[in-house]
Formats: sequence, C-alpha cells, structure tokens
Amino acid sequence: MSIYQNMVEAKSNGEKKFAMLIDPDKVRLGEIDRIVHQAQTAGVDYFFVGGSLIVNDGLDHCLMEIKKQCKIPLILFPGDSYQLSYRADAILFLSLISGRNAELLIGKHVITAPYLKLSPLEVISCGYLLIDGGVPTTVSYMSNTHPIPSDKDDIAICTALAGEMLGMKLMYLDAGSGAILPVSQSMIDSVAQAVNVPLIVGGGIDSAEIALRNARAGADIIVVGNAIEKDPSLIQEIAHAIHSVTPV
Ligand code: 1GP
Repeated sequence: MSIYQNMVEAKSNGEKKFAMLIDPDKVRLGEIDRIVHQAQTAGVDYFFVGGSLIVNDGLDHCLMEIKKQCKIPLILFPGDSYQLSYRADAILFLSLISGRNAELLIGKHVITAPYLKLSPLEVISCGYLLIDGGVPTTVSYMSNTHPIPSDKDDIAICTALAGEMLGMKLMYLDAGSGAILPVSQSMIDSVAQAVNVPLIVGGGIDSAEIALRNARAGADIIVVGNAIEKDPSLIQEIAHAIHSVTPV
C-alpha cells in the first residue's frame, strides 16, 4: 500500500496519525538513535523531514541514518526545491496556496518535476496553507507571502476547497514552526468539513491537550517539531493522545 493510500484509509477509518517533524539542520547525527528509539516506542506514524532553511548538508545523512534503524515512513517536507533526496520514501509536493507567489504555486514545481519523475519517491501533492501563528515565521519571510489571518476561517475554507478542486491530495494547515498561536479548533473543524482529502495540521502544537483537541476537531495528521526538540518526553504523551481518538 502506498503512503498516501495508508493516509486515506486511516482517514476513512477515523484513525488519527502522528507525524514527527525532523529538521536536519537542528538534529545532530548522534541524536538520531535516541529519536528513532523514542519514536518507535511511542508509535510515531510518519517522519516529516525538512526545514524552511536547511543550511548544512545533513539531509541525506539524516535520512540514511533513520532508515537504517526503522521502518517509519520518511516523508520529505521541503522548504525549497533543493531539499530533495532519493533516500526518503515520499515527498509532499507542496503548493503554497495561501500565498500569491507564483514561484511557490507552480514555478519551483516545474523545475523539480523531471527530477521527481525519475526518482523512486512517492509524490503526494499537497495544498499548503500558512495561517497566522502570532509571530512572523521563517516560511512567511522566505516565501514573501502573508499568512491567512487566524480568525478568517472562510478564507481557509475557500482556499482549501480550491486546492482540492485543483486535484491536490492533501491539505496542510500550518501556523509555522514555533507559532505562539496554533491553528484554531474552529478553523480545523470548518476546513475538515469542507474537504474530503486528509487534513494535516501543525505549527505551535506543544502539548498532548492541543494535539488531542486538533485531532478531535478534524485533523487527520498532527505534526509536531519544536516542542519535541525541546522536550523529547512529550513524544509519548502526544502520540498517546492522538491515537486515543476513536472513530465516530
Ligand atoms: C511546521 O507544522 C510544522 O511547519 C511543525 O511546527 O515545529 O511548531 O511543531 P512546530
């Protein structure tokens, strides 16, 4: 079964998934053993690997090291088109549909497409919506786009609907790494009701309570990065909370 089919099947069964975000720039190779061990013990479903600004050459090494040690799917979450590697299993082919920067809507994709066509990576198109998380984020600065205001559920709904109609297979509501204000329950709920594709939610989720609320509001995949980097013991609690949500 492909990774995407696994996401769709989980959604239709009402199962929630936990994606742990790894920024290859921040993680030291020596730490990977511990991270993998904790992720396996907690039952992490996916590793999302990427960062908005990778400044060292650690991506390949990081992927190889994780792959040596476990079978948790490795999904690239690229901050830019140079963040590609055959060592992963899949890639989120992100289009920044909350913004109006043509390069990030289609330009980079044109450059990357021939490489991806030849690669063994599973390519999963994903409408990426940056939501105001209360602090200026690297993504917002680097992409030169404005996030959707956090209380404008209607803009998020219409944007996600348009993305789905354009054929995008996933929607990602992201308040940005380290957001003070995670995406609101009401926005998650409205977008989840509006689209049929699996919904990813991330940015500023720093407790099991928020992860649980998001999953209950309709997020199918919850992404956590920063909080786990700061306190790795949170992996277990957050995984437990997400996986405790039972189908309705
Ligand atoms: C950012 O959604 C991810 O793109 C995760 O954010 O690092 O704040 O968990 P955090």
